[in-house]
Amino acid sequence: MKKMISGIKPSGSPTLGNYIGAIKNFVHYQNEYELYVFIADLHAITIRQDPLELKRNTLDIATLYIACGLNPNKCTIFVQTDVLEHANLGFILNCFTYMGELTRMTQFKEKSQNTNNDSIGVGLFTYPPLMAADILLYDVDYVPVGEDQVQHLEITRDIAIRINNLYNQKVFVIPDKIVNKVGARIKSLQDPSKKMSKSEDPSDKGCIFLLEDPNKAYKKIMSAVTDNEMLVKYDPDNKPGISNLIQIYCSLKDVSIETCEEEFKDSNYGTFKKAVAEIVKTTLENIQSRFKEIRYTDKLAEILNEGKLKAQKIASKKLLEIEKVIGLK
Ligand code: ATP
Ligand code: LTN
Repeated sequence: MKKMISGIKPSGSPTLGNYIGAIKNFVHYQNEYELYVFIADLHAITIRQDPLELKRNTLDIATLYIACGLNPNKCTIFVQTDVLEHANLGFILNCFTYMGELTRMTQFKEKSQNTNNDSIGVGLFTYPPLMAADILLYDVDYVPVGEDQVQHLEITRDIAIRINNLYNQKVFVIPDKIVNKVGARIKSLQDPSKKMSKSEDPSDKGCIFLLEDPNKAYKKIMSAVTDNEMLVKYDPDNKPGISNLIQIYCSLKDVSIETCEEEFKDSNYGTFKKAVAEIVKTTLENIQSRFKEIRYTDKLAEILNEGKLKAQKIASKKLLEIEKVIGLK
């Protein structure tokens, strides 16, 4: 079986974007790949976090993985800081990553844009080599990511190839990205030029949170911005709001864009929005009912502990291998 890894950072309450762009796909992948999924808590602290919220979001995401259908018997679920090798390899990779490369990262540019240099943590700058460490420790073949993370995967490959060439041996497996076409970038419901994000506008009407009241989510869809054309047609450049709702609908219903356009070809936006709102509401209700069964039980701690042990075993072996190659051991 080919190997695969991905993670979500607990930098806010998880969103419908995280579900459609990430978690939902992981559920499929667990049957086809040896899958590792983790909660990237170190990546979360590259932006200042409230300690209680960070802890809560970490466990919420772990629970959501399971509530959304990940089966701990089929895949390995763990918390990044439970496996110290991530930070360790992260530092090593910092030494093989160039300032110029990191300066070009669009996520760094976006997240540091409105902050002055004296208050941007260096961790935000060195975010990509830590992400590379997450990936390269497990010799994975594939990394499923949203569009926003493609550049980070490319730098991961560059770093791995660089080290393999420098030491003239196959230290690292070079991973490939998998970007799903539908739902790769769900947009804000209020400003469809921006991505739906858990950390950018935490209280925003543009963002649907997986753990929010499903009726509130329903209303957010009903008040999503659209256009004046009254035509349910996928055209992200000219009809970003409607195209975003189509993406949400198609992903949650598991239908193609063509099927959706056909289904609503004679409908007005009110009817279409209701259909989207309904499926969003039902999806949240289902996830939340399973979430409640797991979140405050010993079972969750057990699953995370098992995941930690499995991940540690692989990561420590790989780290030792690299340390030997570069002369640290
Ligand atoms: P932030 O909003 O704090 O930058 P994020 O949600 O983008 O966080 P992660 O939590 O690490 O970042 O993302 C986990 C996964 O969810 C990634 O694969 C990411 O690409 C995907 N994802 C996040 N937001 C969206 C979105 N709006 N549409 C599609 N996929 C998304
Ligand atoms: N940077 C990613 C989260 C992340 C990740 C990873 C994804 C951290 N490490 C390793 C895939 C593989 C994000 O913001 N979505």
